[in-house]
Amino acid sequence: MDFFAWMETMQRRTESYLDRLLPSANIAPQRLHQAMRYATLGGGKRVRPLLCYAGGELASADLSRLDNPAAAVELIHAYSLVHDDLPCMDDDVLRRGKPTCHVEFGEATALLTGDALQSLAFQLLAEYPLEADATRQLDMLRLLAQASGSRGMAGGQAIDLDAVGQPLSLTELEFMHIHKTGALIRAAVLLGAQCGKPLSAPELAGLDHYAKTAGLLFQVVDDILDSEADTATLGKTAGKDAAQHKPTYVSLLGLAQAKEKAAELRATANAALAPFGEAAQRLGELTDFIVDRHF
Ligand code: GRG
Repeated sequence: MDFFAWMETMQRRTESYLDRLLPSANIAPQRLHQAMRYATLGGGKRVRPLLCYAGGELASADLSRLDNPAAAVELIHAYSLVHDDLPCMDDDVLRRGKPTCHVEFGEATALLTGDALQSLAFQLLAEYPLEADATRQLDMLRLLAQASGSRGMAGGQAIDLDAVGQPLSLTELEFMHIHKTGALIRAAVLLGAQCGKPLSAPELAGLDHYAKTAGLLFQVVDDILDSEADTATLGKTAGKDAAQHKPTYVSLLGLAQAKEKAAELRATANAALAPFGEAAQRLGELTDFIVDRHF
């Protein structure tokens, strides 16, 4: 199957899995369930689930075993977007081409929506059908908790909020992005791989190197798109980083050098995948998609 056909198939699989597992909007509390579905369904590139499925493919995991971790990383991502858009954080009104969750449902419901999506993610991992390997399942829960907590995404967001209007060095910017965006992307790849045959220590180290690099690469490209693309294409407010005086790769390095940085990271990511040969084909294709995307 060619890459774009595979991507569409897995995006549809993710959408229908999320649709089935999210509580129906008819079940009480209806408004909260409606908001959870609004924030999660019908939008987004599903990059994190795709990385999870591709990480699983590398380790020859059964597709059915990947659905729970793939959905769990997307739920954490959806929660982070809902909270990030709140007036107390990034204060945005447009997400995935529609009004943000708090604009549609109010701030209190949006806050609860993020909370409930996060809880559901961990519930899914706890329900993960790895009957024969409880230790691995606990490792997966710990991995997702670390990636989304204060030493991961939430910590990166805290640094981001503190950094508005502050000059950051490139090292500090990188530290922030590795946590805010990179940690969950890394977890997506590794959770997928955890569902398959055990990898050797060097293989695991190589995959981890790939996953960390891909996470940073995603953010460098996000910074470039924020400065180059328009709001309609992005489905979220373009040019916000500059308007808010946020440090980014583009503001620190300039556009041309930010693009060079992305090219360097793409090469590093591909080199980390090379030892896996054909098993890493989808991850390699996804790396290209992360760089070449327009939104
Ligand atoms: C509130 C705890 C807490 C964390 C928020 C990750 C994050 C932390 C906020 C998101 C802010 C943001 C826009 C970061 C830039 C990178 C990023 C995550 C972009 C959006 O991800 P995509 O492009 O979005 O994968 P789609 O809509 O395609 O899923």
